[in-house]
Amino acid sequence: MITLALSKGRIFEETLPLLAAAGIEVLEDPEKSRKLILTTNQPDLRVVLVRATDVPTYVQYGGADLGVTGKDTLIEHGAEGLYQPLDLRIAECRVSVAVRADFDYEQAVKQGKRLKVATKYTAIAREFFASKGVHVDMIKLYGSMELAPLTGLADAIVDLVSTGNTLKANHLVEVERIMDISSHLVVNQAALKLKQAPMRRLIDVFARATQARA
Ligand code: PRT
Ligand code: MG
Repeated sequence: MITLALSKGRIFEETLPLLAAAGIEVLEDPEKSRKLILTTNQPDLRVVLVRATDVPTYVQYGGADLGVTGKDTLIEHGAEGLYQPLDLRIAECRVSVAVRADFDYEQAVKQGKRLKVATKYTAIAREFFASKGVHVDMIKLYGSMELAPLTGLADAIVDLVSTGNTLKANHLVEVERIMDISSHLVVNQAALKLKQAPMRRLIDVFARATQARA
């Protein structure tokens, strides 16, 4: 049995077509059932649904043989011991710095001001501002980052942006793009050795589907 870890939402939805291209179908809809273990039309493949940030952990410790996870999650939470054979180029977005439209970010940076930065991505943000030589007070948040500049909690946020609609709706502007993000296949190395043939087959399914979309 091969276990594939996915997270509900965009990663699940964007992974389905890659599997479907090889005739692999997940037989249950996570939006309609509360099940966390989903069967597929392949007797030796099942899908487990975990929190997006837990995918690397599941794969690392063998709770799943492989998984799909954002590069943001891999960078922020570390990817120790994980084999990352493929950039699937799904769930694409970017990590950016955003501020209130009336906050002069350029000026603040030029004047060497200390910036209050709220984010879930403290490692990425810390590294980015250090490389610019900007001193920051980092405020760790777990969600609704957009609220921080609006309430005076922070001067800036570091968050994922795709369409930009969320920023716009909250009167925030993107002032720097830190990095581009997409989701990657991550593989447990022991599973790859122990279940070589079926694991290679599944990795190949992802490789072909990704190439076909290029
Ligand atoms: O939501 P939950 O707290 O359960 O976990 P999660 O946010 O980590 O999971 P999920 O499913 O929301 O995101 C999983 C992965 O999808 C992320 O790790 C990214 O690699 C990728 N991804 C791609 C995104 C987005 N695009 C994205 N737009 N993840 C989140 N967003 C959010 C963003 O944080 C912001 O709130 O969408 C909002 C901005 O979107 P736009 O289109 O308005 O710019
Ligand atoms: Mg989310």
